[in-house]
Amino acid sequence: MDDALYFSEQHLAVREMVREFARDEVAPVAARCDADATFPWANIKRMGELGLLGVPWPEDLGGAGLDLLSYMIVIEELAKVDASHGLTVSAHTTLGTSPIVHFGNDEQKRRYVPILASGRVMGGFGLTEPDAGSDAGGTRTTAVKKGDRYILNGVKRFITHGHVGEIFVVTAVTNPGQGTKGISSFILTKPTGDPQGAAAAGVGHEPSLPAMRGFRAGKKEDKLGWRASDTAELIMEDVEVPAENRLGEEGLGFKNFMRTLDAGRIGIAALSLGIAEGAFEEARKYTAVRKQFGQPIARFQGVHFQLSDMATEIEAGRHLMFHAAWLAQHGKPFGKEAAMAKLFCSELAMRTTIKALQLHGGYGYTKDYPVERMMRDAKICEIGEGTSEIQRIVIARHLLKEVLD
Ligand code: COS
Repeated sequence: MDDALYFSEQHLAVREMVREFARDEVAPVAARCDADATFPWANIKRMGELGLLGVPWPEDLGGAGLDLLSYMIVIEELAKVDASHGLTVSAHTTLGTSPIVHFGNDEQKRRYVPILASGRVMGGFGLTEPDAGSDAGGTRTTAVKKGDRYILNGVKRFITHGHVGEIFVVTAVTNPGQGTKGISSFILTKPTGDPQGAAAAGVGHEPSLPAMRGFRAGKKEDKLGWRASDTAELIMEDVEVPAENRLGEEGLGFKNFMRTLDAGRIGIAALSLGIAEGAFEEARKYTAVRKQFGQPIARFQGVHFQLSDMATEIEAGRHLMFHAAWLAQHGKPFGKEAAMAKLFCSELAMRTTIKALQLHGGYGYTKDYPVERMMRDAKICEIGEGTSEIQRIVIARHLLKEVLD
């Protein structure tokens, strides 16, 4: 892809800055964080200082004041080296912060966005529940109005930053019997579940945020990939949430979360693309030095075919992803393109990492090379923030809307 098609000088400068950070500070810790499933607090602090935890938010809300394309570049570049770092930025920004930026009132924005955008605390998004995954409207968490508060009860599952995070936007049913129109959303706060890690890095905890009684992290997931990213349950037991913490009107929680996911899908496409590009680069370098039958395996036609297919698909994925981001940035409809980019790039990440591992032969199956981690990291891209099947449903609805209407 010709950089000039989408990027300004500023985009290229952002890309250079993130590449340098990823090379110098992410690459050296990626394998260890994956092996130990440790949350990279030191790099969270560094990313906060570099403005990477609030890329698209206005400067007066503590953000970097950059555009959506810059944000996608950041995710892509981080994911080339380590998908967990890319996901941490993406989940914190799109899922944890954007609902407050887009649907919050002025008071809510001033209160929470600067703390999130600067990376002082981690944020998350509580939609998924044990019985409400693809069927996001099947929310069982309840919010019962009592005077000037709501009482929340329920469990959210697979929540990025559920354990380490402090600010969460969650959905709950306020008007039972009204289906998706009975779902509202709320801002909840709790202290980080890793006070030692946070204190050592000097970020991750904000004492002025209320510790809401009954709101806590539950089981921490032990995952196949994205292991340096934090995933946990959120448990709400008679949590008293002030009415002023309701995000948007009652009944708009589902629609607003669907809008959030539309944009989030471009982020997961960028993340997936980054994984594919990272794995491709590893394979390209490896085939040039690995000798068999007296010559580098990159001289064999079978290897040419693999590398060519990988590179061609990556090029297609870049166009899909940056086109969807460009549409969103220019205020044009982008739901279909975002779902297409997410579907294609996540499946591309899986195919590419499998091929990259195969090109490494037996070495690829060991932890001496990063491709096995990349392959494990790729799988969840086909599941998280809407499975490939959900993307196909969303795309088909766009395709058929006009004719069926
Ligand atoms: N933007 C704005 N509004 C949307 C929307 C979107 N992207 N998608 C749906 N809505 C609206 C609909 O227009 C409808 O409102 P009206 O009745 O006023 O028209 C309402 O929301 C309900 O929509 P729908 O009837 O289509 O809901 P469904 O229960 O059929 O669910 C899918 C639709 C399957 C697309 C949705 O549940 C979904 O995206 N599921 C996947 C969830 C997901 O990605 N989870 C990942 C974990 S979160 S990190």
